[in-house]
Amino acid sequence: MAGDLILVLGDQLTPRLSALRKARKGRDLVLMAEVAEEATYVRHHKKKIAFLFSAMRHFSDELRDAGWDVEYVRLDSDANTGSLGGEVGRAVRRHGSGRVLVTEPGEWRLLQDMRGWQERLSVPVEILPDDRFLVSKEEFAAWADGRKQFRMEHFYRGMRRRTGLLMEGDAPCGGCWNFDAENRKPAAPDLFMPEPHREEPDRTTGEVLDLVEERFADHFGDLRPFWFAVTRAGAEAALAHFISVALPRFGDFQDAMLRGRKFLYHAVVSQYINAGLLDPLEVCRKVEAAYAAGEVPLNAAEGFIRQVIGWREYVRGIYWLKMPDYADMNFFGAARPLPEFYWTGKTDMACLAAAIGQTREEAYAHHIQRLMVTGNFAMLAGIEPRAVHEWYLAVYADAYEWVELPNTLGMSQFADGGLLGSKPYAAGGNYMNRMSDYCGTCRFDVKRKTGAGACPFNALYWDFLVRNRALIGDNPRLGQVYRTWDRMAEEKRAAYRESAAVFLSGLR
Ligand code: FAD
Ligand code: DLZ
Repeated sequence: MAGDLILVLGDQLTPRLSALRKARKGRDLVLMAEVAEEATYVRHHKKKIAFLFSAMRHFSDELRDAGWDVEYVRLDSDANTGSLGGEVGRAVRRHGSGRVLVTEPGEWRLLQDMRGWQERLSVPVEILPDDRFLVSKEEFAAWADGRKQFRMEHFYRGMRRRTGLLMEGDAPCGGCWNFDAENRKPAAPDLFMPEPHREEPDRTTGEVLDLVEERFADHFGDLRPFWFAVTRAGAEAALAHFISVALPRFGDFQDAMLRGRKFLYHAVVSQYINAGLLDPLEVCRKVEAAYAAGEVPLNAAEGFIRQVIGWREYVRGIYWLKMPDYADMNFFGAARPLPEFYWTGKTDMACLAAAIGQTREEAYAHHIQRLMVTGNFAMLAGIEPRAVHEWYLAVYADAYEWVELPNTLGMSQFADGGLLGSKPYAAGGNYMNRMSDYCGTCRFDVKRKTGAGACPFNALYWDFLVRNRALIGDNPRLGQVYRTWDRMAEEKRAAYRESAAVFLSGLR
């Protein structure tokens, strides 16, 4: 009897993957394929492509060492058809496979494509659930069922109980579910600042870097220096390094931004978790163990664990619950094209230049830069959400639609009208000045509210709120800001609107 063909995708680099668990060594064949379609459906950052191709090649070796028969198709192999469907078809014909087994992909577009393979290839195709997540799509749908509003905090408490992480019986450690109030400190530039774990490219990575340089030269971002880990052992070393040097202050400075400090106390492990090199629950257990050993404070451990078992699972649940319509949501009807400087980094606004500049260099910006700098600006300026979404999907090493889209469209653009979060994350220059040291070197004056030379965030903030008052004016969390606007002198209000109009008219 012909064996099965097991397709393993680039972000499924996990030995306990459901498709591998169902396969039989010695009889079935594992297929992994580098294909142009996956590398170009958005023009991914060069570092992201290099990371994934090198990690895929290393994982294929790991599988072979574990006794699997693996067929690995390189991007530059002559017969490569350029698509996953094409490569599966070619392998089925070549090996006479009796069935295709695959763990469901993380993106809607690919799942739709896969659902057509059985008919196209005339062979049974079984798509298995991805149980690397803590909550299945069905469990999330059951949680969401009947709720008028979805709120991450409610979901998160259930996850704490379910995993037992940071729990004392049925109560949260420290008597509180969430220590965010302690986690909004601005950071001082002279603090000792850890750097993430870096790895020297080995021969495999070197070959991939040359390939990416040749084939994706016109994609966004700097390819070198390349320092991401590309193996499970490397990713584990990066996690251990984070836990020992940065996690203790992760909570305190989670929202801070500093010039020239690209990573602050963040983990820089999302690319590893999302590609399957690190297991999210194991990551959280290690963080919990560091807390239990007295090595990290509770606000740091809780803050970190909430991001992984809370936000990460929550956004994935929303994605699968609401796709495909979610991608087209545009609550504010925003229609402005994405400004060119999102690609070039050439802007006089120091905060945007810093966030975009390091995105070019590292395929990384931390959460507050994504949310409150590039995301906040796009929402205030009325940039079309789909263009914003495609930018985020392309530029970050950790970006896959299941996690990127709800974060971008829902959390940062409020384009879902409040399905994912309770209010728009809108902020003016004061926020940037409080949480960062960007404003000190900026050509714009954050203290000036209107007119030439004033920080554009100040006028854009009010203009956004007033422009969209019919849509968000009755949001209870915005009551105070609208009352402030209503108390403002007429000339001041007019000056804000005029400054915003002048700025927006000059935006290319
Ligand atoms: P840390 O700040 O150290 O956090 C620890 C871990 O928590 C992360 O590694 C990640 O696994 C998880 N996490 C934290 N916040 C979130 C979140 N909001 N959603 C899901 N997981 C979270 N994250 C992605 O993994 N891929 C994306 O494509 C992505 N796009 C985003 C787009 C926007 C507009 C925003 C506002 C956020 C986005 N995030 C995305 C969430 C978050 O910014 C990144 O997970 C984080 O910056 C990764 O860096 P880190 O590993 O240093 O995380
Ligand atoms: C992101 C990506 C890239 C750049 N290239 C490949 C590839 O060549 N082969 C592959 O199997 N997967 C790749 N991926 C990851 C897929 O895009 C990802 O599996 C889907 O988007 C589903 O999350």
